Amino acid sequence: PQAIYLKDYTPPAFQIETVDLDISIEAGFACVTASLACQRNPAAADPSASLVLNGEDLKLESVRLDGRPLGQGEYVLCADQLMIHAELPDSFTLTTVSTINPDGNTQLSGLYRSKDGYFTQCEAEGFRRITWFLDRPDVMAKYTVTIHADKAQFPVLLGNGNPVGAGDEEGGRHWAKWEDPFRKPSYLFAMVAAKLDMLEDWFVTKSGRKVRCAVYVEPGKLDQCGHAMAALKKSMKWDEDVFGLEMDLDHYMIVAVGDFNMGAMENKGLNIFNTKYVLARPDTATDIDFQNIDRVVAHEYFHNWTGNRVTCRDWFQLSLKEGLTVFRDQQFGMDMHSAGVTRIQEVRTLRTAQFPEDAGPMAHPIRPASYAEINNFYSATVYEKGAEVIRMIHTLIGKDAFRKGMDLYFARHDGQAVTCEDFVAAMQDASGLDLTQFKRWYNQAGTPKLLVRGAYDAATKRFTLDVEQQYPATAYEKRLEAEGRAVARGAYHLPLVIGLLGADGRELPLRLAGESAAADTQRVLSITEDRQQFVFEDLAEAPVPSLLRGFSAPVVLDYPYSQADLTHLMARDSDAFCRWEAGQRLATDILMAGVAAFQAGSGDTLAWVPAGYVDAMRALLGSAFAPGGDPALVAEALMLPSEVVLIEATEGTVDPDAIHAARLALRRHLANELKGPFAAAYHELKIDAPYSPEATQAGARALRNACLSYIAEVDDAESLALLQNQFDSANNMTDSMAALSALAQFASPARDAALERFLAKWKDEALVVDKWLQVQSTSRAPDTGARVRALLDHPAFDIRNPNKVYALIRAFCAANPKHFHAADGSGYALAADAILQLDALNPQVAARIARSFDRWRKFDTQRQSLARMALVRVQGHDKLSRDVAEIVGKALE
Ligand code: B3K
Ligand code: ZN
Repeated sequence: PQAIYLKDYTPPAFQIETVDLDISIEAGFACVTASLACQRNPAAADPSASLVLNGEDLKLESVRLDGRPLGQGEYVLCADQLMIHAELPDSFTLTTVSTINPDGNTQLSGLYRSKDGYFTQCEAEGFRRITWFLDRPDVMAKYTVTIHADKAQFPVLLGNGNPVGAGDEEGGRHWAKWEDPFRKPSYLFAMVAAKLDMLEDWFVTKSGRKVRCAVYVEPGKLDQCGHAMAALKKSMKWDEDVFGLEMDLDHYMIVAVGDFNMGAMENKGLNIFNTKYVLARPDTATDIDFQNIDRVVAHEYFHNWTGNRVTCRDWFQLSLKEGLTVFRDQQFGMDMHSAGVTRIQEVRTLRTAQFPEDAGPMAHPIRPASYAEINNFYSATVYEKGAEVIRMIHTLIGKDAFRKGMDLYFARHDGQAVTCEDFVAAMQDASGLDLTQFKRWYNQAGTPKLLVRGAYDAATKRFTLDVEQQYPATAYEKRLEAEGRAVARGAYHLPLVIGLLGADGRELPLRLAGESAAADTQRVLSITEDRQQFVFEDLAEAPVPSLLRGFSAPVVLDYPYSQADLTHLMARDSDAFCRWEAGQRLATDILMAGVAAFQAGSGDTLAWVPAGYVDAMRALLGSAFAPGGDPALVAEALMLPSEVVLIEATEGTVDPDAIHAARLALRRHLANELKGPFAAAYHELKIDAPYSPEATQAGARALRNACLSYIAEVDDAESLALLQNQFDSANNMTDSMAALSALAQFASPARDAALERFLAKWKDEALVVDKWLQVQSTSRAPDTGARVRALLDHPAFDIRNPNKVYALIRAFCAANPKHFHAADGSGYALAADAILQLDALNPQVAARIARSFDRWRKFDTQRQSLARMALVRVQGHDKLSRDVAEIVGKALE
């Protein structure tokens, strides 16, 4: 597929001041009339360029220029474009009438049909599937929309902004008109015509304005939207308190829809959400679901300023709004929930999704220089690494300067479509810190490696820290090189937050050579060079360095810690992330030795598990019950690094079977050795209070269920009885799923019975059925591959519904390496079949599944040849979408 380049950006030839839409939903089609008040753009490169509008899957009925119908020859339709050849004055109104087919729109981009009515998704380029337009974010207009539809079938008609009129029409139809007072890019347009129930509430802003908040859901589900509403109001308050940002509209609506490609969409005043991030009741949603709802609701709300009021000039700048908004929702999460646990979960996501991306064929900087299909770049890099980049600015300049930078950014750019440079310039100007070198994070791909070495000299009482950064070229740089567009790479500017621990666990004062007094026990070291040295003075003992506190930069840290150092940090570090990290690091070292042992045939002896590991884990579990203990954090620390993380940590060829075997053997070992403590903790942590998803209760549940999952590994009658009992008696979905997922790891009659009962109970709750699918697709049980294939034909599965595809197929490919990378290639074949079937229906979803092959070159030659066959089979298909073609093309490069 043809790539487009950031360097080719030019301003639009025309600006569109106002858009007046009339959308009539008829049986089997919709008729769209659009009147665009256009003006020649004085900033355009070519002052006589003709008007070229985007359109996709539209049937053009007529075109008028200032009311005059244009005839043949005055416009040309070609390859998704409408070109106006007629002479154009400097300002004019162009009116098009088109028909579209929302019922046949299986891509779920543009206007489409879902169970309860019609919904839209316009980001990134869906508006052109509704009407002819300059469908790019730097064209910002004021919109009005009038919607007509059958009143009985679609009683709710919604648009962006304020309702300005409504009424009945003949034939049992009705209409409603909405007007959005804010200029916006087309990707933020939304409308809904559906049968929905509504929950209403009010928020009074800091300046005293009353905002009507409404959550619209499928009829009968009002009892599942309270949490989302509460999250919305908390978000509104938080953005006022922390960033001084106030809601600017009188109506803020959230509409939940079951068929949705992504999580949610921040359309101005009319967010459209995947039901997964709205609907929750204690018996249908887990603690994690409740937490995710908080975060996604906050994220979309925060976009109102970072994304909507100030938007992106072009799609290369996507991280301008996404990285910043993820950073904002992370900060919100840290304030609302446990800060340490929240940060740990983010790092886990980054390592599971972004590090592999940065090391694979789709590697790209947070601002890529080119793309074929923009939908492929709503990536872990643009979102999660983008947030890490913002976090580094926050750490380098400090919280107060960051807030000043945000204020300056809004003062300069409110109402504009801008670039990442504009954001960094505001931060630089507000803080006085030169961020020129820092901007390399926007242009260079790959996860840098930080090699740190420490040396203590007892004679001089000095501790010397040598820091080296390495940033080898990725697939992205190699491609640029091959195209003759290589960019110079250089050292990153990053904050390395550190502390030093004494033998008793005390934090030692940090005085750098040349300083007069010790500043603190924690410092931000500014790393800017390939190699740097830091000398700390006055240390009476050899310290254990606590490095990269709070995960201060998105890097891989290499420090030659001994197992004793790691056990010390794990027990004593004051930084929650570093405590957790020490445990993960220790487990990774042990598991890598286990992998080697399994490959050598001696894995089962467990000789690779060092003496002391079980005691460290016993102490960890015990710490949850000590004064000041944090069960949620302990639950995180008890979890061994996932197989996906271990695959990424492997240097050289990956052996997924040995990784699986080693990890499972270590889990079983811990389960047997700590049987008593796990059982005691399990009983101790029983919660009698009524269910609440708040942090303390959820933390206790997380630890209790972590214990349960270890107890299950013992696999005897007693543990089975415990699982069975929890499954039967659970009064909330968290506990129910914990038991079901433990049961689902074993091919047994108990599993089959539990799965059957679960489905029978929940078959009418789509989101719970998704859990039922996912618990099977992620199981390690030997029959999983065959079961997933069989489930593709189960009535509970529907390939047209993205949530179902993600639960059954993507979870299998992305979170079940043992089965996806089955040595016989059956996992690869399953994925390829699914990609081809999906591509004809929904290319965005198909492309996401295609990403499962990203790391195929890390495996042995046998697996590589099977993966290549699957990829070649997909690539050879004749009508491949641009989405999938880009992914598969890059994978095979
Ligand atoms: N901005 C949307 C993502 C739209 C994706 C289009 N393929 C959700 C979000 O980041 O808030
Ligand atoms: Zn976003």
